[in-house]
Amino acid sequence: MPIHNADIAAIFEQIADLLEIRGDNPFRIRAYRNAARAVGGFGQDIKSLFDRGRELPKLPGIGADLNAKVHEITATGTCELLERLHKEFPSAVTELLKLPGLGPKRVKMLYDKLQVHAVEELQRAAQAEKIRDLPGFGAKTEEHILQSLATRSGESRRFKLATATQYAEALVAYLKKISAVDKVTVAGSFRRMRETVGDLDILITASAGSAVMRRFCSYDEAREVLAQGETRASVVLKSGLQVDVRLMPRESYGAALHYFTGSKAHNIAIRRLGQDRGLKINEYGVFRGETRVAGETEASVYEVVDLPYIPPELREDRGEIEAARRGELPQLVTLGDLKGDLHLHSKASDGHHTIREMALAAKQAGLKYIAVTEHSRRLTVARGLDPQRLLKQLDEIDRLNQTLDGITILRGIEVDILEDGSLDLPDSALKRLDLVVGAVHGAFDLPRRKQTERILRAMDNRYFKILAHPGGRLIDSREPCDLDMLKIVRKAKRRGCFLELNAQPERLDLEDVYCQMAREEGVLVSVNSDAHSTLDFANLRYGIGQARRGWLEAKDVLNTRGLREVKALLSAGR
Ligand code: DGT
Ligand code: CA
Ligand code: CA
Repeated sequence: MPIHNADIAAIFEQIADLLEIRGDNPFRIRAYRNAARAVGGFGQDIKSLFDRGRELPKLPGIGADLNAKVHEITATGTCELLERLHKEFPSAVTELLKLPGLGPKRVKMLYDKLQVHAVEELQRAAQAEKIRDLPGFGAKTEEHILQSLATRSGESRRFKLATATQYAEALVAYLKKISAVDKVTVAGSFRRMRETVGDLDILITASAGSAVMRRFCSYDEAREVLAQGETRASVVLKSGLQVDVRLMPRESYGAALHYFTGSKAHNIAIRRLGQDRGLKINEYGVFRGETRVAGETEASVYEVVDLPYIPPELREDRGEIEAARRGELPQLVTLGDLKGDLHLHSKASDGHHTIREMALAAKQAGLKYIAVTEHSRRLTVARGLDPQRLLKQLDEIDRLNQTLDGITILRGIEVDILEDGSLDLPDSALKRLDLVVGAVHGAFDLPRRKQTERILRAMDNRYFKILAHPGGRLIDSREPCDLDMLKIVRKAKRRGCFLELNAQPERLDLEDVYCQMAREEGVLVSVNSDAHSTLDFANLRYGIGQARRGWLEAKDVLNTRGLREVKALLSAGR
C-alpha cells in the first residue's frame, strides 16, 4: 500500500485535532503535532526506507511510541488510535476542521456548546446567529463562516506546491521505471512553481504507447481512472490530486512542454507573435503551412518568434515577453546562490533542535551563516524569550562560534510587532543583537490604515531590519493582512530595512507580485527558511521558486551575499 510522508503527517494531525476536540492532555496533543511536522518535513520517503529494511533516523519528537505508529501506518495505511477516535466522533467533525478559520479549539466549542457536528449544522447555527455569542467568536467570525461555506461549494481543491511535490516525485519515479519510457516532465503550474497547483500535467516520450498508459493507470495510488487512451490518460490519486499524462512524439516534445507549462495567458501571447510571422504554434510543433519548422525543444519555439528562452516561473504574461524582446529578462536567483539563512528557531523557543544541531544542518545544506531568531516573550505559546533568556542565549552563541567551523551564527530575534507598532523587547536588549527580525503574530484583521501604520511604526525602531512574513497569510487557512505594501516597501527603502520571503510551504510570503515591487523599488528580499527543525532547510527550494516568480536575481536577495557584506548591511544606520 503506498503511503507518503504527507499521509502519515495527515494522520498525526487528525489524531491531534480529535484529541484536542476531546479535551485531551495538551502535551499529548502537542506530541502528535510535532510528529506530524517532523514526518511531513522529512526529506526521504519513509515507506520506501522501511521497505528497504532501514530504520528512521532519530527525528525530533518521534520517540518509541510514535515510531511504532509510523510503522503501523506505513504497514496498514491507518492507525488504531485514529480509528478509535473516529468512532468517538462523527466523521463529519473532520469536515468542520477543514474550513478556513476553524481550528480544533473552535470546533470543540461548537461541538460542546451548540452540538454542531456537521457542516450543515454549522450553516444553520450561523444563519440563526447563534455562533456570534460563543466566547472567542463574534459576529465577524460568524460572517466569515457563512462566506467560506458559500465559496466552498463551487471551489475545487488546490494543493500546496510542497505537498504536490511529494506526490509528483513518487509518480515520476514510478513512470521512469517503465522501460519503454524515455523523458518524463511535470509541466503546468507545478513547473511554474506556483504556490498551489490544481492538477499535475505530465508529459512523456516513450517507444510503446498504450502499454505505458496502462501502467500509469494501474499506479497503486490511483483511486479513479477518469480517461484512458493510447496517448493520454487522467487519474485521480487517493489524495484527491488529479494527474493528466500525455505521450508526445519526440519531435513535438518542446512544443508540448511549452504548451502544457502555460500559463494560458503566456501561451496565447506567444501564439499571437507566431501568427504575426505567418506561423502556427500548437502542442505538436511550430508550422508554416504544413511544414514543421520548430518544436523539438522549448528554446526552438521561442527562437521562431525572435525571443530568448523564458524560464517557466516568469510565464504569466506579466511583462516577461516585453522584457525578453528588450533583452532585459532577469537572471533568476537559484538555490545555489543562497549563502545564509536569516530566520530560524531552536529548542529555546518552539524549534525542535539545539542551535548547534541547526548550525550543522545549515552547513550541510551548503550555507555559510545563519541567524538564530527565537520568538519574543509576548508569544508565550512558543516559549518566547524575555531579555534575560535572550542575553543568556547570546553567550551560548558566542561559545558555539568559537568551536564551529565553516558556519557562523548571527545573534538575532524574531520580535513581536505589537498592535500599536511598538516592539515586544526594549532597545537595551535589541541593541545587543546582530539582527532584529520583526513579525506580526496577532491582530491580523486591523483595517488597512491601522495595519499599515503599525508596520511603518515598527520600522521606525532603529534596530529593526527585516520584516518577517510580511503579508501574514497562511495559504489554506488565513487571508493576508490588509496592507498598503507599496508604502511599506518605500519605507523599507528609506530606512535601509529588508523584506522577508518566508519559505515555509504554507506561507511563501512575500507574494510574487510584491517581490517584483520590492525589486523595482530597490529593496532587498531575504529568502529565509524560518526553520523549526534541521529538516526545514529543505523548504528553501520553495522560497527560491517564489522568488523566481517574483523576478528576483541573486543581487536582489540579501542572503546571497557573503557574511561580511551582510553584516555591513545589517548594521548600517544603527
Ligand atoms: P492549475 O492546474 O490550475 O494549477 O494550472 P495550470 O496552469 O497547470 O493549468 P491546467 O492544468 O488547466 O493546464 C495546463 C497548461 O495547459 C496551462 O498552463 C496552459 C495549457 N492550456 C490549458 N488550456 C489551454 C488553452 O485553452 N489554451 C492554451 N493556449 N493553453 C492551454
Ligand atoms: Ca495543472
Ligand atoms: Ca491539467
